[in-house]
Amino acid sequence: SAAEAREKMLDIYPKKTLRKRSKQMMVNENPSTPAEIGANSRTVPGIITQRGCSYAGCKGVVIGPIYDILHITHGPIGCGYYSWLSRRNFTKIRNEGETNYLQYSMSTDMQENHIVFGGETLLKDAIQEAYDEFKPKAISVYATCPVGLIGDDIHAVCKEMKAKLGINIFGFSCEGYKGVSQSAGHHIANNGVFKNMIGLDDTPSKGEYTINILGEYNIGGDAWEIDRILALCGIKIIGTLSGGVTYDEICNAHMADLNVVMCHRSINYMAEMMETKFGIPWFKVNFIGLEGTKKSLRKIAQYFGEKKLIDRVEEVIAAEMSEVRPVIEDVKTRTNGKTAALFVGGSRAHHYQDLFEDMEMKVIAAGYEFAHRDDYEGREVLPSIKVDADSRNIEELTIEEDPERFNLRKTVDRKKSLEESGFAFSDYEGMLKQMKKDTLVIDDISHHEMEKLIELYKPDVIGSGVKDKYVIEKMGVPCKQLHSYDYGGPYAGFKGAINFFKEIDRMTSSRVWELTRAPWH
Ligand code: ICS
Repeated sequence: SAAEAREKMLDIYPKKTLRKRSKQMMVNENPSTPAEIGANSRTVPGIITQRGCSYAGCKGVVIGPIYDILHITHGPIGCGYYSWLSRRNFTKIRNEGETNYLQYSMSTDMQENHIVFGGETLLKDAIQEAYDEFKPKAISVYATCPVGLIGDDIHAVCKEMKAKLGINIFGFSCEGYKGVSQSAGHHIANNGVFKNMIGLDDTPSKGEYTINILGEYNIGGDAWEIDRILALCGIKIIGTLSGGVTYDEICNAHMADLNVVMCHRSINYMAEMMETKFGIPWFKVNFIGLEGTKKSLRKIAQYFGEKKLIDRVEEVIAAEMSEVRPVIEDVKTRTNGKTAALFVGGSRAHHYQDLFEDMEMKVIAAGYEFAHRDDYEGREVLPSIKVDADSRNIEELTIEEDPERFNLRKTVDRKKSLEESGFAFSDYEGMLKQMKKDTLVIDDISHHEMEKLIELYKPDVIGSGVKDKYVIEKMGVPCKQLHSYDYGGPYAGFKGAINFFKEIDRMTSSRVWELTRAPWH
């Protein structure tokens, strides 16, 4: 049973580690009223975690994908180099006259003497050099661990250079150690994007139904598939934060009539701040999985409430499904009843359960690396989450209504009547309610626990990341990277679902895994 498996995973730990890990491992006994899970706490030193750092969450995840900002990593070269497009956040120039800087990895390349004598001049020179060479619209600077430790004031440098060069230049104090994981970096990034970009351009949009997609980063081209579907429906995207997006689009995003949130973990702060300041309502969507995509499209149509749009969305769904149906019917004959485990990031461990459900596979265990309790248990637990010293470290912006630009996109009455018909605004129900009874939930899983899980359950496939992929495969279980998608994707929307079904079918039907012998056998 799951409870026994949990015991066996915990068995090996010394007392203090055991106490900590027990809180982060649970059996989902009551899916509709989930129990409390330990999350967003420090990883025990010595345990092999899959987490990343605060710099990764800020530069790598949230802001880095904006392709015509020139991003400069202030730090030793490794930080910039290893975060250079390995996430597979795709970009292409979409409009004439645009620039794409993402093929560059720019860094101040700090050396020992800068650590000793300070790196502010180095940063100043780097900004000047980058400006002379590229003349970008905006420059963004990211602090790495040593920068915070030696006390370089990157914000003063940015301010000085902004005044000197006359372009937008801003910095992020996203030193790797700023939080217990990349999640801290998301929050820092949200604050910075909100302060330095959102609201700078008040040009009204030309589209009829205008939305932003928050928390979609175009990994493997996902955002482009979502773009394609929404365009067919006649829904206009002002900004996708931050997949395949430009600086100008972000500066104009506050003009949209609705925010839909894909990845709740990385961007819920932005959704809340935009609602408070500009009156833009938000709700959660999921374009991963057939049912998820359909539900999300219908919800957007229902929000705008016009028959023309509602009908159009149904036509698009019908047309797309006629292409998907034969594929899923075929794939299901082989995937039905197979098992999967998912240990990914802060939202995909949940989102991808929809795709496995489409294939009639069973998700026997899942967990996030760095999500918070609300991503597991739902936003209703927010008031009861204790703010610890690590989270208190991160600035919480006080946002007020914009005196001129605040406007309710839906009148109070219309919003209320939507809510009464079961429409949830500003909500995320979390992962646990969707998971089956008595499945295992493991936060920030360790390699030891992963090995035990494989020993005990031998799932047909594990969705995870590059840090554990080869450990898993050496144990004879295929592993699909659900961060970078290996070399595949897109997996979002309808065409993405087809890609995913074929990929998982291929991986779980292959006999090669029975033939692998681990090197230690
Ligand atoms: Fe959100 Mo890897 Fe996203 Fe999520 Fe986030 Fe990261 Fe990636 Fe993963 C992410 S923003 S980089 S959906 S695109 S930090 S795959 S939480 S861990 S599951």
